[in-house]
Amino acid sequence: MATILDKPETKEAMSSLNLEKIRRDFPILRREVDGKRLVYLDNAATSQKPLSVINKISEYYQRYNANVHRGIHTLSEEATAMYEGTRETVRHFIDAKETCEIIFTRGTTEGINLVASTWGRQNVLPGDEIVLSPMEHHSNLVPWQVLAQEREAKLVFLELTAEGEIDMEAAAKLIGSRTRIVAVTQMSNVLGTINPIKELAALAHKQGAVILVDGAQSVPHMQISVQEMDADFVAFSLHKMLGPTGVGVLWGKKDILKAMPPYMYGGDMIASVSRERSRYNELPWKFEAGTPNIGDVIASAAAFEYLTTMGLDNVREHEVEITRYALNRLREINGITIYGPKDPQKRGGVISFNMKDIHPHDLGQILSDAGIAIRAGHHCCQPLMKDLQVMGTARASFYIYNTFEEVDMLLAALREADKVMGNVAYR
Ligand code: 7TS
Repeated sequence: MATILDKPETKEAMSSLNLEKIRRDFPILRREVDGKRLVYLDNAATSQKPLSVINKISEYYQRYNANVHRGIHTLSEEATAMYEGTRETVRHFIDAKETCEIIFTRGTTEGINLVASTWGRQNVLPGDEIVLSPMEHHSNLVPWQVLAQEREAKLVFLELTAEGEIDMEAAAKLIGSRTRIVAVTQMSNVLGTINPIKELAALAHKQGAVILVDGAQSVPHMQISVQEMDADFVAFSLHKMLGPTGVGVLWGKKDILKAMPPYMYGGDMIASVSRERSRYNELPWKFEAGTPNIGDVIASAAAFEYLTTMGLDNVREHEVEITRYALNRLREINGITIYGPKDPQKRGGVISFNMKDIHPHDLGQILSDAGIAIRAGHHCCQPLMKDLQVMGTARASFYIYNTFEEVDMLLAALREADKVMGNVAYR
């Protein structure tokens, strides 16, 4: 009988997860692309969905589709209970104090826009500073550019070390008395870097500023506690964490959210309305004008449950191991440049790279012909591409169902690409 001390017979035994069992939950992973097995390595863009999520969407439309918070009939009561129940699931998942701090949005982008438009307009004055990192996704850059232009405020950028980590000594100087907000990603979608949010929050709070955390890449992949990290806002998207598209969460500290004006106006966000003026609803509904994305919010609960059952620590461990393996194997390739921290413990399961002078789009196409889905381009981080002095990168990103064998398949396809394209100069 095998004991836990036995050497793994396959590479998959290196994982903290039962990959074979997990893969059976994702019907899409059984599909073929041009007669080849699909190898899905574009998880930073969006994750695949397990049957439990797919079924929950279908169940909602088949059994209790109704509008929420309005009808006094059974279906509406059931839909409302499930919708509000998901809010409690989220509260627990991110360790928030109260459910009223959980606002459903369409995604990370909407959450950040909400904060920039409401909190930002209320709190940022001419001459104030908005501190960002150079690795922000356009979603956590463009809303602040617009706010800064409108308020005559200044954008200040943190500095990165050679390995793509935030230089904390410089950060202590750059976050100053004019800083009103520090808006930073917890995990880079290009470099994979995991940023020290707690330390950045302490620097911001020391100056009387607040901190917004872009959790689009971190929340799906590691256990977070909004209280422990002492953030003021955290935004993330369900579609990157097994959930449906069109659902996001904005969490904010209750006192801050309470003082903010609404983002959109209309049904559901009001307490009472007369011809001339309105009183607004309380949290969180003040920020959820109109009919929300009921079916997808309800199905999101299944995504949270799937990850919770698996254990976020196991998710993280699997990603560290597969990233470690992939980094080691990728380094075997001549002429490869890999971006971001060398230590897999310091990064998420995202690996951006370039191979010699091969254009990343060509790499993406050659891999796609082999059934392997990666992303190529600027990854909505054009300023970072400029800093790295590249037009774009190829990017492989992993999640709970990716196997070590798939990393080997990536390697084989990259070697093939090198054979075909390696001598072609593009610059
Ligand atoms: N912030 C980060 C760090 C992201 O990676 C993304 C999406 C977003 C914000 C925006 O999320 P959304 O759900 O509102 O669109 N990142 C990617 C990516 O890396 N490839 O495709 C989308």
